[in-house]
Amino acid sequence: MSTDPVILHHYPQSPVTEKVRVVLGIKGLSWKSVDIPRLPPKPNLTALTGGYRLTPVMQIGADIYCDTKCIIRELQRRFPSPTLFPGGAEGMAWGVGEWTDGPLFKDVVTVGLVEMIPNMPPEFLADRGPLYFGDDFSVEDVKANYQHCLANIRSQFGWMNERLQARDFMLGSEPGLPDALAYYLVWFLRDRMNDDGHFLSQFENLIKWEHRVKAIGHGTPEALSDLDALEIAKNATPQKPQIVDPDDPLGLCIGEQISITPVNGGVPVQGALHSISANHASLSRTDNLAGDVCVHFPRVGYRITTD
Ligand SMILES: N[C@@H](CCC(=O)N[C@@H](CS)C(=O)NCC(=O)O)C(=O)O
Repeated sequence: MSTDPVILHHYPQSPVTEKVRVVLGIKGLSWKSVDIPRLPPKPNLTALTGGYRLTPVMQIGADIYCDTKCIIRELQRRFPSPTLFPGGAEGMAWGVGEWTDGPLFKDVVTVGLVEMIPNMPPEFLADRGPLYFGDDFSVEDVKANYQHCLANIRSQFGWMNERLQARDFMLGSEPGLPDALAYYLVWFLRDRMNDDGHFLSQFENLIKWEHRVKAIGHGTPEALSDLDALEIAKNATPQKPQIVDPDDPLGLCIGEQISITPVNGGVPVQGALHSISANHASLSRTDNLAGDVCVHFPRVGYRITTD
């Protein structure tokens, strides 16, 4: 296995990255931290990804992992102990992510955005509005939805609070993936809501759990420049083996030219199919700055097309 370091490309305010930082903490890993811009263009990031711009991205040598689903799955594969699935919680824990990253995230981001609007630079709003709410985004519509979303969050955080009545962490006495999936949303609201913690104060068990998860920390990060990260990619060779999947419903062949695009919109990443399974698709591409890289994506949330 490669001895290249785990490199996370992110910025401190990113809630979605907080999910991965907690996973790095659960696993007690040392890692390199590359600060990326909060707004495009991000040329030294997209040189690695082939156009994918979202945060975070993980790099290990010349292997580039896009989306937290893909990042966390790879961290669990490379560093299986301690597991993210105490008690054998594998499959269902990923399903929980489709709730927390899907409808619950949408409610939380609505509330968070409305709370931030008074202090938000216009260029940030012009980027994040359409990114999260579609091209027909309007401030008025999002503001009109605020109370509705807060009521939804109250129900859903209430479920988490109930779950934590009899246990220290979501799965029992040890932290696991569902803790990271839930924690980043609480972390986001705690930071963005301007109410001195009033809304969250109704969830007593959740608050005690929040302190426990916070105490886990983020492992041991060390700063790295984006240029050094590119150099690491350029000097490395992709490690992930080619995996063929004859049962894949899309019937794709290794080496075929493909595009992978987030279903919520974004730039298609193009390259030659390198590896595919029910949970991942990887493509090979060559970049002037990054050299030969292999870019990995999850399947759910991404559409693969042949070019
Ligand atoms: N499905 C993606 C979502 C990532 C996401 O939306 N990240 C936010 C940051 S918290 C983002 O990319 N915002 C725009 C940006 O950073 O350019 C994942 O799980 O990684």
